[in-house]
This record gives sequence, C-alpha cells and structure tokens, in this order.
Amino acid sequence: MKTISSGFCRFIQYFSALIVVAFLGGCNLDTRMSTFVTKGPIAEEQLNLFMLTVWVTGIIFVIVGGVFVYAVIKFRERPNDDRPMPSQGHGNPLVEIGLIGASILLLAIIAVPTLRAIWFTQETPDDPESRLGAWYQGDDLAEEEAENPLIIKVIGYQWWWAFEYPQLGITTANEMIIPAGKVVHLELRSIDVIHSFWLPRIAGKVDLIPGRTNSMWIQAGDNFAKWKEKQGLEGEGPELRQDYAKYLEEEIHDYYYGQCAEYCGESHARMLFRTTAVDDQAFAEWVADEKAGHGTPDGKSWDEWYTAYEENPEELTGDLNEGLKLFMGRAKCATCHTVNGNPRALGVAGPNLTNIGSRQSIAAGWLNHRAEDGSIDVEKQYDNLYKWIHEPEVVKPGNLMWKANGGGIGELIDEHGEPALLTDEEVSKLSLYLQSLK
Ligand code: HEC
Ligand SMILES: [Cu+2]
Repeated sequence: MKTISSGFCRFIQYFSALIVVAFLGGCNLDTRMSTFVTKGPIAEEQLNLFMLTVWVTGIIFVIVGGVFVYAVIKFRERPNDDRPMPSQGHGNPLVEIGLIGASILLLAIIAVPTLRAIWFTQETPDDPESRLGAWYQGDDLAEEEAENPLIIKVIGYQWWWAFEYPQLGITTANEMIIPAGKVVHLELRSIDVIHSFWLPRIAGKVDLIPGRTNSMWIQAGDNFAKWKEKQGLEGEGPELRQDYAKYLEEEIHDYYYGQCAEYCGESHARMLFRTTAVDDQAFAEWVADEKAGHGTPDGKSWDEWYTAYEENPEELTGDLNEGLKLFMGRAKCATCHTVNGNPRALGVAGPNLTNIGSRQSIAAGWLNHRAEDGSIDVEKQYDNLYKWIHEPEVVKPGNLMWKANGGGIGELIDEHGEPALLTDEEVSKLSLYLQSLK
C-alpha cells in the first residue's frame, strides 16, 4: 500500500514539473507568431476580447473551484463520523434562479463585446487617410480608385498564396507588401480546397473557401488619429506627423509571419507566407518595380532576344542566358510561371516570379534566406533555389510543380519519350537566372 502511494506521489511530482516547464516554455510572448504582442487594430481588438473572456471565465473558475474545494474539505467524511448528512440544496429556487441569472449576466458581458468586435472586424472602415488618393504616390492609379482603400485579392492554392493588387495591376506571391498604418481590404478565395489566412500579429484567421469570396480588413499599426489618442496627444502639425512616422518606422515596418491555418492537404504545414509593412514611398517604388518587370540578361530587347533564341540560340551565352533559355524551353518553367516584362513567360499555374530574387523566402515561406539584419543571404538564396528546382517533391511532398498531369518538372522527357530530369548544371543555371530577377 505504502509503495504504491509513494510511487504515485513521485509520478505527480514529475508530472507537475513537466506541466510547469511546458507553461514556462510558452512564456516568451514576443515571438513572430504571437497573438499577444499585436501590431494593428484587428489583432488588438481580438486580443482584448480574448482577455475579457479569460477574465470572466477565470473568475468563474476561481469561484466555482473555491466553493467546491471548501465543500469537499468541510463536509468530507471523517473516521468514525456520526454527524448527520448535511442539508441538501437541490431545487432551492433562490439558488437555481440565482445561477441562471448569473449565467445570463456573464453571457451578456461576453456577448456584447463579441458582437462589437465582429462588426468592427467585418466592416472595412472608410478612413480618409487610407484612401489610395491620399497616400499612394505612384502615377498609374485610375481616378475612380482614389476614394477606395488598397484592395488585395488573396488566393489560396495547394500550397502557396497569390496576392493580386487589382487597382495597381500587379500580382505577386507568398510575400505580400502592404503600406504601414493604412487600412487594406482583403478579398479571400481559394482555387482548390479550404485554406485559412492567418497573420497573427496583425489579424486572426479568415477562411478561403472554394466558390465563395470572404473579406476582411487589416492594418499594420495604428492610424494617425488612433496613435495620437493612445499617446494622449492632440492637434496636427509637422512635428506630430514626424513622430507618427517615427512610430511606424520603429515599431511597424517589419517582416511578419503568416501561415495557412486550415488543414489543406499533405504540405499544409509548409504553406506559409510573409508580409512586409513599408512606408508609402517604398510601397510605390515596389509597385513600379513589379510593373516594370525584367529585361533580358544582356540588355537586348525581348524581340531581339527571341529572334536570337529561335534562329541562333548558341549566340546567347553566359549562365544567365543559358538559364533563361532553359526557363523558356526545355525546363518548361514559363508554362506555369509569369515573369513580368518577358512577353512569353505568362504561365499562371504557379507563383508569379517577378522579382523573386528580391524575396526573402521561396516555396511559400518554407525556404528562408533572410539574414539576421533583414538583408538577403545570397548564398543561402542560391542553395534554396537550387534545392527547390532540384527536388521540389522532397521540399514539399505532393506539390504541383513536380507532378502535374505530365506538365511538371519531375515528368520532363526527351525527344524519345524517355525521362530527362534537369541535370545539376541546368538546375544551377536556372537558379542563377532566378537570382538575377531583382
Ligand atoms: C506544372 C507547373 C510548373 C512548372 C512546369 C514549374 N513550376 Fe515552379 N511552381 C509551380 C507551383 C504550383 C509552385 C508552388 C509550389 C508550392 O509552393 O506548393 C511553384 C513554385 C516555384 C518557385 C517558388 C516561388 C515562390 O513564390 O516561392 C520557384 C522559384 C519556381 N517554382 C521555379 C520554377 C522553375 C525554375 C521551373 C522550371 C524548371 C518551374 N518552376 C516549373 C508550378 C510549376
Ligand atoms: Cu493549409
């Protein structure tokens, strides 16, 4: 009897130590996927609601637990106990009505802010300072868009993300660029199965559902008015504006981590994305860069390059030209990928690769080459591109670049119909070419 109970005690000790360690492990709240250190009104609203619920349920837990423990200790049976059975309260109208009333009250305390939060997150606010006309500094904006906030169409694919900016005529993938401090309206849909958009520090999850468009709004950081309110400041003036710009630069301009949050098939866990919040000018420059796209490796016009490619391809020498020739020809990359500027690289089955050399990750955030200081680690970038083009099916099992009904690069064949996977040298040239797209 004794040994059993001391063994049990030891088990309890170890078990509670384990629990404490597990809890302490979660103590760093300031991580990249944290929902506790918020960077914008949506995540902040959701955190407040969460904390309110934690408080209400925490208080219930303490009261009910306290009464329970008290009753267990006070009324427990003792050795040779000959006290009478304590009086039974079952069916006491005061207690019953009291409990029902208390439950309704607590539900109301949670329901009212919940509804408020739902409305707040559902309705994209019309913030004059977020209207495109008020901040967008590029010159190619249709006049009727000046009154609208920036719209981004988020499209989920197994297992990557397309981000379309319909008002600006550009599309990118896996790394979404947004202006800091501005309302951005998102329209979310899916090409295949259900995915879920989750950018923890900025906004909670919204599903991407085939055949249906969901919408939400996000904002990285507070707008000017909200920032002033939180700082207890009032008025206008260039100095305040400067301080606000400083706040955005120091606290909001950052590289945020996102993740698909709804199981969507075998590589679901490798369906990440990134969001960079930048200032208005950097945003406009990025848009211009995306629109302009890329020229040919040696400065020829695309017409000249294609004439040479068709008539004397051996004239096009050097790693980048070799890479581009493979990209357009034997390796079939252009059948699935668009590269802006290149008039014949128009594929849409895979991510748009414009400026892929400037991105800090590939394969939907799964392969990273962002250095500590936020720059690109060029060697790592080359390794990642090489690894991805060499064996995407190992990096992301099941992905639709390797096997795609005969169109994938794992299914390349030569003129005799024999398998003819890319050689190491070919993969290397393709990687160098993609690295030059920046
Ligand atoms: C059958 C269509 C298809 C072909 C052909 C194809 N790709 Fe892809 N590619 C995809 C898809 C789909 C993805 C997204 C995979 C994922 O992340 O799940 C992708 C992703 C990529 C990425 C990562 C992009 C990003 O935004 O992170 C690169 C780089 C890339 N492909 C390069 C190439 C190169 C180089 C070739 C030619 C050797 C090629 N692809 C051929 C469909 C294709
Ligand atoms: Cu998923």
